[in-house]
Amino acid sequence: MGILNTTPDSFSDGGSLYRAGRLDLDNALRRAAAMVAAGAALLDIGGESTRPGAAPVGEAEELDRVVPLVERIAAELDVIISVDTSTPAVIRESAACGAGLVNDVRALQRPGALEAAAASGLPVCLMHMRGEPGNMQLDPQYADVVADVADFLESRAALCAAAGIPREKIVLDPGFGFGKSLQHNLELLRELPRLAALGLPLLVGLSRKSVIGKLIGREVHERLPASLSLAVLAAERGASIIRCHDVAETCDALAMYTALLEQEPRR
Ligand code: PT1
Repeated sequence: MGILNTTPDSFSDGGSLYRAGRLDLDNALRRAAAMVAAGAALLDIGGESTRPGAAPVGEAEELDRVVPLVERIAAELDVIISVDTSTPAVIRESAACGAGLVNDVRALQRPGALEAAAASGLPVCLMHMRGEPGNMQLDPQYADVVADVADFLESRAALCAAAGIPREKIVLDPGFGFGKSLQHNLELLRELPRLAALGLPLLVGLSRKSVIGKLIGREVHERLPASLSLAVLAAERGASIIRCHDVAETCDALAMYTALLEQEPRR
């Protein structure tokens, strides 16, 4: 899953798709096409930055950032479009324009979001977050982070199923960097097989995140090698979808892992 940032305040490439304060659709489409050519099966489009400390965005602004781009990519590229949103109107309008996945860092907890997602008929990715982006990194605490995240995701999946989203259409995500200390993030990655055991596909997003900066002191633009390492480790521990900025490099890294898997003797 390639990340296409349509926010002027993205943590990794802050507003690189903006020209004179407006999203440049032609430029965004070129970036999208390059990620598809590099091997992305999905593109994730979000109009709200959810990095730590990010400010909320209004519905009209979010619609304006996301929907025209979804429409354009759906018309011109052969790729599954994921919309990174918690907003019912964005879910509805993106689905009407050709989106193929609802990726919600709030696991469809906003009023009306679960109903909008169910009505869309689309698959959903439910992510765990503690708090809101504005406050989530203020002293996060858990009794048992893996158990807490697993319980939350399982209960959200059950609610989705009850609302008419079948389990076959649900993906889970532990939410790396969302209300977690360095130790919490590491424990979630080490114990990822316990989340995979819930029986639903896992999506993992660690690309360029501050976990890497905290561990090895790299700035955002120096985090590619560590991001590739984390992508392979996540795949090895059961992740099915890797959310990343550097699609070509990540596909190469994952191809080495899948080649090794296919080489294993069958018994
Ligand atoms: C993610 C994710 C996402 N991450 C899903 N959607 C972001 N499903 C946006 C940092 O610590 O992992 N899964 N949508 C980006 N959010 C962050 C969080 C960016 C933390 C950076 C950090 O640096």
